[in-house]
Amino acid sequence: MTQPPQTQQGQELPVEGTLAGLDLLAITTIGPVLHVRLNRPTKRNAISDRLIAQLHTAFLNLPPDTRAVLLSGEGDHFCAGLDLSELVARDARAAVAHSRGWHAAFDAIQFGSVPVIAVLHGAVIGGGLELASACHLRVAEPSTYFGLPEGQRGIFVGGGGSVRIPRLIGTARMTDMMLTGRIFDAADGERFGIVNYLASTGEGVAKGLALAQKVAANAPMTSFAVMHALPRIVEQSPSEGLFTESLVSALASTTPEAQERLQAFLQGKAAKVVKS
Ligand code: 1HE
Repeated sequence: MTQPPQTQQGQELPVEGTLAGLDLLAITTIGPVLHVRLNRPTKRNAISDRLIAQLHTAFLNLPPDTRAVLLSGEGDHFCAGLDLSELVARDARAAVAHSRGWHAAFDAIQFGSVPVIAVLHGAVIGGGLELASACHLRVAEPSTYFGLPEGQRGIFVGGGGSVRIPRLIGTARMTDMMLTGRIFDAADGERFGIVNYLASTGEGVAKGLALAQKVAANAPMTSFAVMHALPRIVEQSPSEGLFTESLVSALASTTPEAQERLQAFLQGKAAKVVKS
């Protein structure tokens, strides 16, 4: 194996064990950040049955000391979506099972143990956009473009896109993408809210890593609540949401780590919140 690159923010080391055996992913650690790269560049990181299974395995088997994940793609594109060469004739039962397999893998990302930051460049198409939408934050380089060519291919989203994408960009924009093949770029994505940060060409991973390191420094209970409670509270009625918020708030604020962090601030030992 070639030596992984050194980054400015820390040494990048190969993983061992289960994760090292996943040949369609290239996985390294940088301190508490796990960097997962889609590693099928000759097929533009198209998601085959093996790749979706490996993504699922990776996110179910994060090393215990992982506090954030960076997800990026090797080659010129983040991900060209479903591997169309495997879209053979399936009966309805098998097709439902296939889609449910994607749902399980992407649920393991969205509702896993740590936040996931996607670094996007080039094509973020179909299932690639569904994958990016399951992550918690998205950084996009200028080459990024978003498309949902399912309409042109005669199919429909099946990897959670109809649930997650409208919540990020709105139903009207997703309808346009699917009916007309409309493409949006990185700047559009930032305007619509699906892109949290724009990065210069070649700087996406460094930007994503800097964000992941900030996330990794949070109290794990806070990250967990943001990932698991916030999207559920948003779907609840205001009354139920407020009550759930009170429960989660009480859980978080009574952890020993929260008490330590609050005391540190009161003793002048913690960073102030200042304009950057
Ligand atoms: C693929 C795939 C793929 C590339 N499945 N093999 N997704 C799409 O409809 C997008 C289809 N792909 C493209 O439009 C283009 O490939 C790209 C714009 C992404 C990149 O273009 P380019 O010129 O850099 O590469 P290429 O020459 O088109 O592709 C290189 C190889 O990757 C080639 O294989 P090769 O053996 O001839 O070298 C391509 O066939 C292969 N390749 N994309 C299979 N997607 C859960 S439901 C989700 C539904 C969807 O995701 S629908 C969207 C499907």
